Amino acid sequence: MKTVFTERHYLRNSKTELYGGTLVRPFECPERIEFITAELDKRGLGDYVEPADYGMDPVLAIHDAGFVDFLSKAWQLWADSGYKGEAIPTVWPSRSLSVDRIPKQIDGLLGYYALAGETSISEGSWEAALASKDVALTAADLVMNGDRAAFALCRPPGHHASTSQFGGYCFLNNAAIAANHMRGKGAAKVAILDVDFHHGNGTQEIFYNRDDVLFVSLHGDPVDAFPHFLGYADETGAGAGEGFTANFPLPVAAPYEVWGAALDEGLKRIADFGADALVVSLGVDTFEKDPISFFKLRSQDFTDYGGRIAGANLPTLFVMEGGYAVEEIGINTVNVLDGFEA
Ligand code: SP5
Ligand code: ZN
Repeated sequence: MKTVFTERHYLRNSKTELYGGTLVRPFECPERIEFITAELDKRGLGDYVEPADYGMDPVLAIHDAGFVDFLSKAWQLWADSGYKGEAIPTVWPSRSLSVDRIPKQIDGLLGYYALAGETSISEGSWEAALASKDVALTAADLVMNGDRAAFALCRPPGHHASTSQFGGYCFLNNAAIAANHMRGKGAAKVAILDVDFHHGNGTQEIFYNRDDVLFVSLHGDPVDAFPHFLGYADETGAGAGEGFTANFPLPVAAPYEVWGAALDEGLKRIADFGADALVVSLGVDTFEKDPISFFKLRSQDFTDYGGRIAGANLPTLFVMEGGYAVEEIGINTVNVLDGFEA
């Protein structure tokens, strides 16, 4: 399968992540992509395509216009305010404050549009996020134009970005933008299978009221894992979307046997739904050595589950999400694609 890729991901290169009370170099770093392309090249799978420019319409079909405007100018507002470091939110419209007021000043705006504090905004972050959505859209069109599958090597990732909030290393929801684009291009029903270790809260929120996009997610139980406040099994959709969200929260130290059983249940949901196309939010932070996650998948398990996903027998778009065991991220990611194609 083809891989859509651009070097513009390097524009996202922030220096800080608020982690454990200190500022560390972000887990979501440019080398992640270098290890993946190196592994694609090593296995002779490096059939690369540059993304096309899809403009803002597919973004504004998913995200709030005020949020998009904020992201486009956040770094400039921050730099103009005289701060020396990167932009990190410090106050939120939380339970005891008003959630309806939109402030003017950058600290207030950051809190309003952020859902977490670990994702520093730095110069170039917005331009990289724009390139990343174009990677997803270009790969989506490869699939809609007849390729069995395509790999969108997105960076920054997207599944935590909601209609109007960024965080969890995500700014624009690449998988959601692509899935919605595929709906417009003739796929009547699109299923999203989110196998990243973390719950895809943004994707869930975006499609929560819709019955044309099924969202299925396997993830660390939010009682123990980020994003902590969404991803419970009793979240099943609302209104017309009731029954079109399926969450599989899994416990600390879940081995592949447990994870794979949940995958099979999720794939059954997708088959019952009658999807015309599949979008896989592909995070490989389920790996046993991932530094911020707690599942126990081994490298060979990624090959196995790639094969199980192929069994859905659907045109499939893989969209890169998380994975922070950088030395093994290439092996694990390409194992999924290899297992799919085998
Ligand atoms: C796309 C994606 O995978 N985003 C993940 C964002 C996670 N950010 C919060 C990290 C906090 C990690 N806490 C782990 C505790 C380990 N002792
Ligand atoms: Zn993740």
